Amino acid sequence: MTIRPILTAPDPLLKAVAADVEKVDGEIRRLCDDMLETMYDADGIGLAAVQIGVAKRVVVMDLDQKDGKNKPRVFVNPKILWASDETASFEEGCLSVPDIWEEVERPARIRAEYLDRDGKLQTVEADGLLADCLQHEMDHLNGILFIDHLSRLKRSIALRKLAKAKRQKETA
Ligand code: GNR
Ligand code: NI
Repeated sequence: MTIRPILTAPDPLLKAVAADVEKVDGEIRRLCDDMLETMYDADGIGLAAVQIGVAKRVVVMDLDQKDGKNKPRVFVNPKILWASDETASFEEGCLSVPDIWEEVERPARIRAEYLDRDGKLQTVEADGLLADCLQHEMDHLNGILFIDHLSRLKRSIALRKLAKAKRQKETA
């Protein structure tokens, strides 16, 4: 397993629309393993393949890392089948937009289908953090970042903060 570098905004690769996976084979499983290791190393709860520059519809997630027991999840070609009219607001962060946290409003509950690590079609009913995180990750697959849901002013402040942090890292 390999920890891969995580792309950060405004990297144009983060705007790419990812392609469906044709077959969940050994190469995809290896990609999932690299993504999980990269996600754990970066202390994230989710990661989309586009964030490591791979434009494929693959997402990994682990919302239950606290108690020392990892519960890795893999979602290939995830698709929303239904979303509630009711919305919920979560404070979101993103490994591709480091150190910026903002409230984002999204449907509170969703039903989605996806292929698991064995290529089997699954459906999931999600609410709470799982629903929020799944929508955040599915956005990545369509080239959308959580800051794209903010007002133009908040987004430009976030991007400016990010650019400044990058400059400071370069000159440190
Ligand atoms: O680590 C992450 N935390 C998080 C918190 C609230 C809502 C979404 C997320 S996902 C983020 C990791 C990431 O950037 N995934 O794409
Ligand atoms: Ni993200």
